[in-house]
Amino acid sequence: MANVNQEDIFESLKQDVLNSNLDEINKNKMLKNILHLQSQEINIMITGATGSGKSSTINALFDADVAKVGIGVDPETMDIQKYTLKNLILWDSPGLGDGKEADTRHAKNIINKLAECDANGNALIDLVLVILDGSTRDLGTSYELINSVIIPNLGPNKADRILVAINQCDVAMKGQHWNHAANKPDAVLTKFLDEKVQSVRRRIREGTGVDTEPIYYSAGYKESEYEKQNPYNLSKLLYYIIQHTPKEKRLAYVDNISKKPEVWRDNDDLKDYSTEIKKSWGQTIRDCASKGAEIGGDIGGIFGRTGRAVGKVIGGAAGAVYGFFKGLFS
Ligand SMILES: Nc1nc2c(ncn2[C@@H]2O[C@H](COP(=O)(O)OP(=O)(O)OP(=O)(O)O)[C@@H](O)[C@H]2O)c(=O)[nH]1
Ligand SMILES: [Mg+2]
Repeated sequence: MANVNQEDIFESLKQDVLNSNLDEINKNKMLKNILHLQSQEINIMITGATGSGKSSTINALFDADVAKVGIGVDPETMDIQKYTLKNLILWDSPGLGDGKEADTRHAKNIINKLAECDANGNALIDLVLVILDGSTRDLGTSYELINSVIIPNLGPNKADRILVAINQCDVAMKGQHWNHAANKPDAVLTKFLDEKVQSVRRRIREGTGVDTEPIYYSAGYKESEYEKQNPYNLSKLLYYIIQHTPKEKRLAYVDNISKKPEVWRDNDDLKDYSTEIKKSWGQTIRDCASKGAEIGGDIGGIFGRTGRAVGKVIGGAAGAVYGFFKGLFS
């Protein structure tokens, strides 16, 4: 699972600082800031009904076959599972819909997890990613989960700490109107999905007063070498996850996300997500790594090597563009 060849973003940042022509004082300030960034852990709870695609989503985003993908109707995940990927920690948590007794247990587990604090006394869970099954009309148990279990237990800044993502958008109209060749929805399905997003948003707002920004995507699937489909809007999902992550913690994803370019390729055209993702990492490096150090504005020059590595991480075309890193900080 762990990829030994992968670039470690923090080691790379440190090397860049050591190789720069800054004086010792400023080098030390920068190294201290990088150590601080490196110590940041991010904890994400991923929840949703059985079969909504929690495991598939985890595996697609992080290219780690950590989570078992279900084949039958029985829930694969009976209780909260913890996956540790360096300083990114995922809590794969069953949602509701498995019967009264199981639901009570699941709700209790989620509430307890949301009440946990980290060593600094802050809430342990930075973000709850709720996955809805876009292929079903009946989202009743998902609203129950969001409106009655998660949101009331989220503490302050609720909208920042929940991301609602509608999966399986490819089969939202029973597989019709999905353009398999282009791996994207046609105009009819796009309209249907946009309406679904609005109705989910409305139901949550009516139930809780919290205004969320749901998105739709497909985690894709792989039955065999011949029967597989790449994800759709996975870059968009990652972009939204990063936007919902405190700035200091955003680098925790860099070394962990999938290195397969094809999983990030197909997205809607509303934004250039891979560029936006790289920009937000660049922002974290710019705003956090050089805090208190006098570097004469030359951050692009200092972190040139890391910039190229980060550019390659997401595998998109922009990663290959030479000199891209300077743009990262503009
Ligand atoms: N067509 C399609 N199928 C999907 C998608 N995402 C997941 N699936 C399929 O849905 C089924 C359930 O997916 P899982 O990832 O196991 O769902 P889960 O939420 O982890 O389920 P439990 O662990 O049992 O609660 C599997 O057969 C997946 O291949 C998608 O985007 N599109
Ligand atoms: Mg699962």
